[in-house]
Amino acid sequence: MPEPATPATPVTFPPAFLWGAATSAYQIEGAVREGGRTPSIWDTFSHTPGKTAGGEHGDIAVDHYHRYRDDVAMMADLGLNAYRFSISWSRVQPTGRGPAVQVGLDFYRRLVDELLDKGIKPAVTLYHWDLPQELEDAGGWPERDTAYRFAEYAQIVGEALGDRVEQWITLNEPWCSAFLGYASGVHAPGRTDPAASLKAAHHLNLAHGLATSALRAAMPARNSVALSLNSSVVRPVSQDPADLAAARKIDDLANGVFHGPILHGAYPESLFAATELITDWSYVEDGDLRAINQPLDALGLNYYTPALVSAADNDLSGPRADGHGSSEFSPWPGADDVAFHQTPGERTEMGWSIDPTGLHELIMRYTREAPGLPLYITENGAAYDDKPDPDGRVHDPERISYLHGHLAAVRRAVSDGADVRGYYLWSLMDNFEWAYGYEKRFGAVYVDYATLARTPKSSALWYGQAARSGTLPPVPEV
Ligand code: IFM
Repeated sequence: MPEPATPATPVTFPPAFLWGAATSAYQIEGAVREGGRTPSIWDTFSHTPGKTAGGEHGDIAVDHYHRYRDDVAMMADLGLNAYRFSISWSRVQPTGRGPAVQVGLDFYRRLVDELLDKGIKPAVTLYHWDLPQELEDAGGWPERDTAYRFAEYAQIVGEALGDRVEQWITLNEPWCSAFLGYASGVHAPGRTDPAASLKAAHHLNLAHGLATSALRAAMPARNSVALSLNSSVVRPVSQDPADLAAARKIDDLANGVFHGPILHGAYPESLFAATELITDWSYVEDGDLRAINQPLDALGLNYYTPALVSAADNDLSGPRADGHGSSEFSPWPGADDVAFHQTPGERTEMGWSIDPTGLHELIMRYTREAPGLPLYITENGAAYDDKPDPDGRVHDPERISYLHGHLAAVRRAVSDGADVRGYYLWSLMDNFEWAYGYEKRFGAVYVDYATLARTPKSSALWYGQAARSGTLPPVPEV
């Protein structure tokens, strides 16, 4: 059922609900050569000709490294009570192994202290796609040792910040790391090897499990450990058995490959069948599934748009409509017999259809699959072609409408019995949108890339009002 644009009764959230915004290190920090930081795979990739729109990179990004105090003050002024950010591994452990660099850890200590001082609850993501380049040179995520290196890094950060940060997320969207990074190559490190991508997925799962244990050993027991999945809502175009089988296959490759071992301690048998011509999964060693299947304190869900699929006849000549960039190589190993279709409805600047019912569906799915596990929407938002008015203000009523629809879907899920404890808007401010460079603006705050001045868009003010009151304000006419 579509969410009504203007609900008859006010949409009010529980008092303890977290109203946050999210960012990630490479997308906002800049300062890539300061404090002993060394290149990550995204520095290398974005400086490789042809990999990002206009050859853009995160060297300066939005200079958050130097402006973090103002950015935190801006969040406080808006009324947010939570902030999710990621740590740059290359900043705290430049070679991806060995001792930490104190300057790097100190930056995050100062950021966290600033947040706490302003009453904003920090949520730390350990890995948002920026592997130290030295680890990629040693084989990257397809290499088992990377999982052990990640656990060591988790321990370092847990020991440094565990006294002041309660909410921890090991990995952000491991699907993107594995399949956009190693299969379609539209993300760093830009490899196009389906077998390597499945191996990467397993080692990301192992990394999550080992890091969860390392964090628990390094931190006070009160802290919460989770991970953020961009679980796809996969819909078949029809109830035809072939289309249903196509949807199941994509569900395995998008979701089961991660939540299977993480939540249930096993990969789906159907995933092995779908990928048998590509890999034999012999790298799944005895004890791995136990190590991966650690009890979690919460689960983070990132949602943007659903996927619509059908059976295909191996005809990949047309453009793929899965919304994950353009590459002649598929990010779906073993699924050449599946076609992706444009989902109906209005679209954002990313070309992603706007469908809040998918968010409700996703939340209810995990409410059933992981009963008792608190859920957080760790990312949700939209890119629009925002421009300042002559008076310097930035009006983005489409984003307000998007946020209203999705927040109302979250509230409906809570009424339906889901334990959703918070929502992090993607993103606090415009930033480096990976292969799209700075072309796509996801921010609630506008960034003028010439001056780096920040201007809250009308959506930021609307969202701040929601955060302060706990009730969604009306949606202005577009
Ligand atoms: O910008 C990204 C973010 O880094 C991860 N999730 C999706 C966002 C929008 O594409």
